[in-house]
Amino acid sequence: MDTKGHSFLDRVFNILKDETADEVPLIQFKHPKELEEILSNDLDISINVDDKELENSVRKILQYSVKTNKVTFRNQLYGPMDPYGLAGTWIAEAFNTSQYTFEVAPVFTLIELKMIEHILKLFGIPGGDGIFSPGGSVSMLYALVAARFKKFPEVKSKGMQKLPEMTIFTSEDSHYSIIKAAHWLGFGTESVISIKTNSSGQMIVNELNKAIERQLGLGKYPVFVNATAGTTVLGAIDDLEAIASVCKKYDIWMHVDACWGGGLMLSATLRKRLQGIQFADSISWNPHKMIGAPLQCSIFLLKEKGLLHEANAAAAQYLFQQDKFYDVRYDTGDKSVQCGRKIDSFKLWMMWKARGDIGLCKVMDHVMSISEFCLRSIAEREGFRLVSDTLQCPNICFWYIPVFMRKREENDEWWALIHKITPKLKELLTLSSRLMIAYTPLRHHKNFFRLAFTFHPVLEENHVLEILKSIEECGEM
Ligand code: ABU
Repeated sequence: MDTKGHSFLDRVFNILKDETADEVPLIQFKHPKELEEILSNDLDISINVDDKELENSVRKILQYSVKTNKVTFRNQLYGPMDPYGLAGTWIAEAFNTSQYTFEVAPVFTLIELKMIEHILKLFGIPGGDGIFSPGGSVSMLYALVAARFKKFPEVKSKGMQKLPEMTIFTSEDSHYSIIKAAHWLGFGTESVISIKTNSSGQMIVNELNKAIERQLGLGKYPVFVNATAGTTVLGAIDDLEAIASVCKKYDIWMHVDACWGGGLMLSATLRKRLQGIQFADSISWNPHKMIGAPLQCSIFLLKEKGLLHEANAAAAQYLFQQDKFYDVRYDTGDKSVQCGRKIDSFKLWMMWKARGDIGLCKVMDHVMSISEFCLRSIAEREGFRLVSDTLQCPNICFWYIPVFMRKREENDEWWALIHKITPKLKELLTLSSRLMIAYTPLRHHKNFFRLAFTFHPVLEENHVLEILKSIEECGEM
């Protein structure tokens, strides 16, 4: 028996503990060529090594990797994992299960069904259907496939040639996955009509109405409205009730991209921000964002039961035989666009089972209370300026204005300098390992920072103040 590798597994826990310990820096940033040089022997797979040398290589690889468990990792819309989720991931990986049929994933199939049932109720669409997908972008593909199939079931066999020219509506601040999906599914990127947002980043519903009328006037077929609950940058939540009325009036599929903001549904007080989500035909939510489920953990939900299977099934006989010895309705894999599919539901089940609805509500409330503290602190702090002072999701967007610029006239030149200073400041923060933070321009706004908060086991207000102090100190270097 080849047992090579088994004893290496015993070392892994210690490696991970050491390489993510408190004293380990957030990042030791090296530019790509420099990094390639430092790790050249380690990365070269033509050099085979024994377990000790492999451990050394792994440690070196982790040394130069970003420690997403730090409170100062604020670069993206995810952070450290819920430890129960991590336990779920370890078990899931160790079992190496693929979720297509009941026979190879009996309990995990039931777990996915239970999770979907619970989450459908939470989002106000009990009795619907759903699937765990590899991320929000794939969920967007699912949503468009379902909407198109619902209107034109013949698309599955005949394709798009004989169908009317369809149009898709989304806000200008929405996630770019809709552009990719429109391309992949043959709608074409020009079929995506971008609707203007207000200063808080919410879709202007009156503009949506006008755009639909315009497209109808041009003889186009409006098929899909993508409302966003938690835009990537500002964290804006569209007026879901108003958008639902428009969709109803014109009989258009309403999708809610709640990949980011869906976590708010866990909180008894925060969920009203997504009022109207219960009218959606489909919803996507990524628990791997705000609540710290391990990447990837993403869910696609639909109001209509059975549609997901009808729209996606290919009935492969070698896998989904109908004459099996058990109830084949539990072979849920043909609802999916993938064949092999990881048991992502298990990670979330672990978290939910351990924390319960009440525990997850507390997680969400804490994330928002830290964000509110951060917003207040930024509003009061000299040299910081908010892009928007409405906090819908835990995103805080702001500029840092160095002392030498504070008394100058804020003309185009001034803003052009802020546009350059923001990325430079990010560079300094990263190179000094003090903070990883996102920055972006948005519409007419010049480059600004986005701080986003997610589940963190130790994140408290003092960490927020440390983060702001780091920005100040690097900003005055
Ligand atoms: N949907 C991924 C978002 C990435 C980010 O803005 O951090």
